[in-house]
Amino acid sequence: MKHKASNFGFLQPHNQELAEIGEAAERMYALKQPQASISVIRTFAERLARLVACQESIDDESIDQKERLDKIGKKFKRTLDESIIDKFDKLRRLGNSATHEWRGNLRDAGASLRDAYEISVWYYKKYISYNPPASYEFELPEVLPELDKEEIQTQAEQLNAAKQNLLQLEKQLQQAQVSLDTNSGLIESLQQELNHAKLRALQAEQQFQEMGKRLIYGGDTKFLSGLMTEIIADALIEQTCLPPSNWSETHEHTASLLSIAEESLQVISTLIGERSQKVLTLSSGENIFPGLGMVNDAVDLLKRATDLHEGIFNLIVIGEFKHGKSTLLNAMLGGKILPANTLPTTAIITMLVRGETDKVEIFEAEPKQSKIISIDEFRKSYSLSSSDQETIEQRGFIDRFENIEYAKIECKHPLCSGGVRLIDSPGLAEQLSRTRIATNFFKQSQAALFILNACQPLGENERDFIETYFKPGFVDHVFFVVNRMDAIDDEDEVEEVKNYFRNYLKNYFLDSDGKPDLKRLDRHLFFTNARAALNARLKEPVNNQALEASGVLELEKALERFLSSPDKVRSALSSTFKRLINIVYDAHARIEHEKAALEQSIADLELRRAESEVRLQSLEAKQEEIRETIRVYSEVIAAKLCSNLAGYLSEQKDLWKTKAPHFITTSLFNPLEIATSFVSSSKKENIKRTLERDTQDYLQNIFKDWSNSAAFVADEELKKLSLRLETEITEFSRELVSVENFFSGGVNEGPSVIEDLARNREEKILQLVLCLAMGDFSHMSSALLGRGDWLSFVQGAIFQAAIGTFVLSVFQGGPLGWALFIVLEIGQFIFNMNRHEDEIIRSIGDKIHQELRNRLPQMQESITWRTKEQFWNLAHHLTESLQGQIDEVRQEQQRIIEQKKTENFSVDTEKKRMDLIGQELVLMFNRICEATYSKTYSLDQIKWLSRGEKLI
Ligand SMILES: Nc1nc2c(ncn2[C@@H]2O[C@H](COP(=O)(O)OP(=O)(O)OP(=O)(O)O)[C@@H](O)[C@H]2O)c(=O)[nH]1
Ligand SMILES: [Mg+2]
Repeated sequence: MKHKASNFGFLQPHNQELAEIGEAAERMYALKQPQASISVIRTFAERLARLVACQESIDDESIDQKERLDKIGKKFKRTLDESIIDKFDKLRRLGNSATHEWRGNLRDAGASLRDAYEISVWYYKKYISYNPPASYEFELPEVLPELDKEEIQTQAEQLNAAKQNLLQLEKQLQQAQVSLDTNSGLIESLQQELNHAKLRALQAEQQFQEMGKRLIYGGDTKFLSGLMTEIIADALIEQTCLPPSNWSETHEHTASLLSIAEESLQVISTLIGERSQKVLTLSSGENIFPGLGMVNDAVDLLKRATDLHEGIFNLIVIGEFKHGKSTLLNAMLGGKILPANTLPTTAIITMLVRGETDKVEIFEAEPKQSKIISIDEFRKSYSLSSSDQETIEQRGFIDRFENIEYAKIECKHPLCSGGVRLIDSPGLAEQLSRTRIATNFFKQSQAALFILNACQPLGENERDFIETYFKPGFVDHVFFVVNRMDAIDDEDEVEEVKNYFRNYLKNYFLDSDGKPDLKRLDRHLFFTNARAALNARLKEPVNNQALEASGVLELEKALERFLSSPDKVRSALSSTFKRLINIVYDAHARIEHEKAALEQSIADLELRRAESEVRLQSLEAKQEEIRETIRVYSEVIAAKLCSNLAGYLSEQKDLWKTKAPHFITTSLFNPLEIATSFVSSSKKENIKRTLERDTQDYLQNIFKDWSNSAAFVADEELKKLSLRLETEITEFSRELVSVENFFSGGVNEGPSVIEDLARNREEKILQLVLCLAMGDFSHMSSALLGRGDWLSFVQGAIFQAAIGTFVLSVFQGGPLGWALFIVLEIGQFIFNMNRHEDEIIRSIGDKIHQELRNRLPQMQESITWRTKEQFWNLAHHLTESLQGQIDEVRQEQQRIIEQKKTENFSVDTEKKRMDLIGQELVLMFNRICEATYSKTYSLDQIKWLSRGEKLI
């Protein structure tokens, strides 16, 4: 379905920001979000008033909209049509009550849109051109009908099918191009079909995105994000999967494979890195000076080589509360190292690493720091206490561990040798932010134990997790463990339970024909009794019979096999491999460029450089646009967060009655207590303190809930922003590659080569930005980040902006000064009117919510500021990376010219050096492939791989 053009489109050429804000307001109207729409129109009117004030040289940043409008009114006196000032004022008033009180219906929103439109026409005629574009006539946006889930599903399926078809056709076309150069007819007809398929896929995608936008407003984000993740996962798998091969399963093989990979990565890093005067002897025996100047890539590869050397390998144990995750790890380690209990226990991510001390290191998030504590202290202070559990039950979350990232415990167990880190995680079904932490760790893990419970069929959370993160046919790194098998005593029932889990999971373990492979499933599905295993190991001597019967031994064997087999290395290597393919491809393109450039005369090169410089400068100017895009979105997002908070708080007022009993200590309202509080200052102090604490708890709870959902509020804008940035980066990369190509005289004729190079560059930029922004785990993440992480990063930024203590900090400084006032008022009630407890609670609620309303503008200001800060950081990282890329091209051109001007410089020698580097690169690349996948590839095949093709 197509959107009607925006009423505010005519502003686009003159003020893109205004046009976009206007369009955003229309969109919210169409999606039946009147308050959000009115609130955005308020921003629109404020912007416009400022523009008018600037035009009239009466602007003053320190004044508010009302004062500004007064000034404008005075300035124009009788000359200004009064209705214009009235309209401005009406939008201000309506906007305020929509933003602060969540008031306003669809009719108000429609009228506001019309007013906003009229004042912008007035502005246009007065300051831009008296002849407005012919096509404008205000038209109220159409309100969109509700969506049908089935329709969305069908649409998603169609999109997937269209994408599959597209991939298939692209592949056929490439094959045809390679093998049938002469048969241009076939290529042409395939090309036509491909174009049609592209169109269909594009249409399907547009429709799907359209639905996605509406769906998000409908509040069903989980469903959509599930679908989106699936699509992204598809794309990723398409890019990274490699043909299966015959692994030899020996430990020596693994060790030699690792050392080959590490050595080859080091050589490749030297070959492509800084140009050096230190001789390198190649496999052929020849000596050269290595270096292509791809410094960043070289550093990246070297870091990956170090990671491989250290063999860092995360094995995470994940699953719902109380399924026995910690007990299973303890059973495997043979001691009660990790806290485990009958109630939810594990509070933070706990990483077990090989080491000699028995100290625990706790890593905190903000400020980033760590502290060492004893294991006893860890058990005592870093697991869920009974009062934490109570809090979770009552309120659904706790925030005691909010600032803790994870704990690291050293242990001597052989399972942790060879760089393996065992990671225990808190139960998945807890609050969103903790699940997010477990999920992030999961994403950075190379293998996982997913713990299920024999006594419970798969729950919704478990299914969601499995369906989102595991892809049928690609779960060789996952071990499913059905624990608590001892709770099922009937033998028939045991079989039933086993079959139930087998049936569900078999679709994830497939053979080469895509059919369920039961043998493979059995190698990855275990039925255990972790508690019995732990007890058996704690006995002296160990009770081997019980251990055997617990099923844990079998699981351990499978894990050991996995961890000492090339599977482990393959898991660790696969992302490096993908990066390597791109680097080898880029290096070859660079060699070709440089060789071609060397052929040119200095005069020609100088000329081309001058022209390149113009293009590079316009790319530099583009960065400003990118920054501006991010700024505009940050404002729309901040406005959305602010108006959502206003709405949320007014909802809370209505919910107070049901929530209050969970928070307010009602025993306080015993008339005797209150009465004595008037004579006893300690009593009074006590009531005041209790009330303050209760109210604080309540506030924490509601703000926590809100911040958990805040990232979703702006989901649509985030998706749009991500898409827009990706497009900008794609265009940027394309132009940069084309400048390089132009400088060297156009060696890379085919558009597909330019596309590939541009895509590699684009990926590099994304990785750089993400790594910079992600901090701590970047050394591991650098190997694991994918395109899908881009969106989650931006979401993370929003989350950061919405959480933290910032909202609560508004209440700091004697957290609730009005509590005393409430105490007094309660006293009045009791003495004068003998009021009922319910009414006291209502009165407290009124006070709290009144106070919240008063402080809302302050909170909104704080949110706006934080959001903008987050996005400023994003803009900064992004433009910094882009500038780095531009500078690199500039320096390279400079270097080639300088080099040619050097005395004794021989073009032939340099070309030979380049060729030798190129050959050695393919050789080194193939050493890794040979060892890992028992295969070697030609340069052409490497190009194919780089495009994400599977080689058949
Ligand atoms: N009967 C039986 N009880 C078990 C088994 N495994 C663990 N338990 C018990 O289940 C309870 C919870 O175990 P934990 O290991 O703390 O569970 P968890 O999954 O780590 O729980 P959280 O950390 O809270 O997410 C403890 O009392 C264990 O003794 C088992 O196989 N059979
Ligand atoms: Mg636990």
